Amino acid sequence: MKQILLLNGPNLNLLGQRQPEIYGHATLADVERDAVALGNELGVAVTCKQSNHEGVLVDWIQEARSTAAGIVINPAAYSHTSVAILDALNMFDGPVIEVHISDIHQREAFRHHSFVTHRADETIIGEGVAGYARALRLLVARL
Ligand code: DHK
Repeated sequence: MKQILLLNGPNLNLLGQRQPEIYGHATLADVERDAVALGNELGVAVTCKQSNHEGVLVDWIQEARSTAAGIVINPAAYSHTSVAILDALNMFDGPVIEVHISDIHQREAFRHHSFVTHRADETIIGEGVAGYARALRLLVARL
């Protein structure tokens, strides 16, 4: 069975408590449970990881080069700052789908640019946590 890595970046561990008017009421555990269940339906094994630390995310992306067929990533604030995460994704051969829960283009100007978009095969913006399910479907369609 193909392995998919679902990666979430900083502060997404507090989904549900964190500015629910922007990020909604679902928790990260809800998102991860639904992603694993959808993966089962689609015939892929989804492994979910979250870190508040840039280097840890880089390590996991590097690891995924030999363990995962594709990556769904919400880099959170690192979207807007991290060339390191972009570089790591550029060494990953499989499809990469980027997710932003909120509509980053309707928010502060510093959120409008994402480094990860330069590598992502598709970017899903502003669909709430439902964006993860769409990302997973798009990813599987590319495998
Ligand atoms: C999540 C974050 O934590 C922010 O830093 C980004 C993104 C937007 C999201 O919409 O999922 O700016």
